[in-house]
Amino acid sequence: MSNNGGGEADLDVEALARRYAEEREKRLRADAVTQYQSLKGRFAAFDVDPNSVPDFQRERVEREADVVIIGGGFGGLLTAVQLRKRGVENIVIIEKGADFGGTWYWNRYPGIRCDVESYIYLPLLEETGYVPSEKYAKGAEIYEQCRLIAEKFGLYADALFQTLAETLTWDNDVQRWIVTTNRGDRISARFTVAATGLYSSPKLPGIPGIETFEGPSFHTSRWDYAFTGGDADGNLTGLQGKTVGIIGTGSTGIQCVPPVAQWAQQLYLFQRTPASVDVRGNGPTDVEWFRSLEPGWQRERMLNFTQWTSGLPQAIDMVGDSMTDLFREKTTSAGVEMSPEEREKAEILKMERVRRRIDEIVEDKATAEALKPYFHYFCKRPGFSDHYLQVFNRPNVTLVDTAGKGVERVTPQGLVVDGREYELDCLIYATGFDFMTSYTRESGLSITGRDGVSLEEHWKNGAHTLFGMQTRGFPNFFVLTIVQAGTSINYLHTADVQSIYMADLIAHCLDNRLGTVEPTQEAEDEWVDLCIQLSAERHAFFEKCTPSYFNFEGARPREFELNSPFGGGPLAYFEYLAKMSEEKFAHRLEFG
Ligand code: N01
Repeated sequence: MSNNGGGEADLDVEALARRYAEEREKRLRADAVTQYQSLKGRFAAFDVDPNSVPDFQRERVEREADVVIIGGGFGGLLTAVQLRKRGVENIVIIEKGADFGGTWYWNRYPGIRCDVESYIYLPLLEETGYVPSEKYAKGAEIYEQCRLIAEKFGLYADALFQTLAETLTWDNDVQRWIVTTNRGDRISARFTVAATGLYSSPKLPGIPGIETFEGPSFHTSRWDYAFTGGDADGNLTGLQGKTVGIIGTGSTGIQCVPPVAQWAQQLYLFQRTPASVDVRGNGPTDVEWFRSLEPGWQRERMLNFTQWTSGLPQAIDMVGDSMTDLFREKTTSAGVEMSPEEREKAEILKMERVRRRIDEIVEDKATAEALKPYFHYFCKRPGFSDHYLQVFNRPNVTLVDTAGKGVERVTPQGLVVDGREYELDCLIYATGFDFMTSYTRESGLSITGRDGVSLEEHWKNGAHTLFGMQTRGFPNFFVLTIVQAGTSINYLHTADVQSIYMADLIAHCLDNRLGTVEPTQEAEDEWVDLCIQLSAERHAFFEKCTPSYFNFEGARPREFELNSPFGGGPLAYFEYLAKMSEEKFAHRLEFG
């Protein structure tokens, strides 16, 4: 077969599979997900919000609402908008941050952009009329779009910012949720929607000595511009003359490394597993083209992207980027799903192209070798950058590869790898977020359903849901995660479909004066069984993967089957939800 810069001709697939297995072996650790620690207790200082209003005070709120939404990120915002569109006005939104935006409120590190195309990722572009300035938008632009949505749909008036929802308790006598917060609020609501986010609980690695480092140190999602100077566009003048260490080479590390490299005197990047970094190809929006798009274009484009990235090639590839090109050399016809073998081949070739690109860009051969990812393309979230690999040609940047072991120790002055101490003036953790391990821990919510049963107890061996959003015994309660839900690589697509479903169902209850809704036991059991059944293929895949948050760091806890996304994929999942709405919720649900 032809070699088009990553062709099959000179690829020894078996040798590659052995190499992938060796790299996985090197990284497996007995402590798996428990190697990390949350920003609580002795690490609480890491969790301080640099963008909050200091000493913020307000009167405590006691009121009734139709719906309480916890979280003002994409999930919460979209749910509120869809409810408003259906005439539900009495909504309270409780948000930890000082504004809407969720991920895009918290994450403001230099270089931040979304890796999904802005035209399909920024919510409700048709409704707000906003034209993204580039194909891949900066974080600040996405944050502004969230604010614009909240303005347009009048969501600020009933938002409680800098407030943590603490307890959600179902009162069966009055058929209301009683929601309390850390500011003494008490809201009695007919429905609650927990939209606390997917990546909202930052984590630190459990490296010995981590609490001893004496210099400035922070997590990327709480970037300390007071120390570094500048903003997300760079100009990090506070780093001039400083030796900076960054731990982590995931999507965040890839983005913040170039601006730090530009301003620090010396950057040491500590790598445990190299990321796959493909071409970005950003550019300004063609405004004339954008304005010529027909109504309905955004959902059509989102669907086209999800189809392509699900291995369902279409006649046209609307987004046409390094995510959708994976399956572009398809052999199946448009609309026909690719076979597992075809997908496998496409993914192997993609990874080979990613490795060859490193050789083309990185001048130092040893560094180039260390930067090459040896795992299956979808074992980790793929990265994209036209600036990251280039920084390793700078004299002030050193890749400290830890050969899969991670940083050995933190000392008061710096980090130790392979017995050598690297002295640092500043240490930055690009070490990611708690993900799908325990909903209660990640959300910080204490949720009690009918008969005093807590959600933590109810899900102690894994989640039990209908469509990942409702659980029996917790009437009128919805949760937005991707556990047991079909998810697109473009999270906005998933959030859009889920929010429409929830709003349809809540409006259906309110319009028809139905006091409660929850899944029937039968429907929940069926969904859970289907999730387990469809998870077999997913497990077989992830069992061969290098550890990451995707596969519970290579461990296979008992609850793995249950706390995973729906194995049938996003397209089948979206069809289930659309059909439920179409059929006016005639099946699977019990109304009271
Ligand atoms: O976090 P991560 P992230 N010693 O968990 C390393 C979304 N996102 O914030 O790979 C040394 O991916 C760890 O190493 P390893 C996106 O969905 C999107 O980057 O586990 N290193 C890894 O390199 C993404 O997936 C965008 O071996 C240690 C890093 O820390 C998700 O958010 C931008 C270590 C953590 O990477 C999270 O991405 C940003 C140790 N002891 C984020 N422990 C865009 O849309 C951990 N690491 C562009």
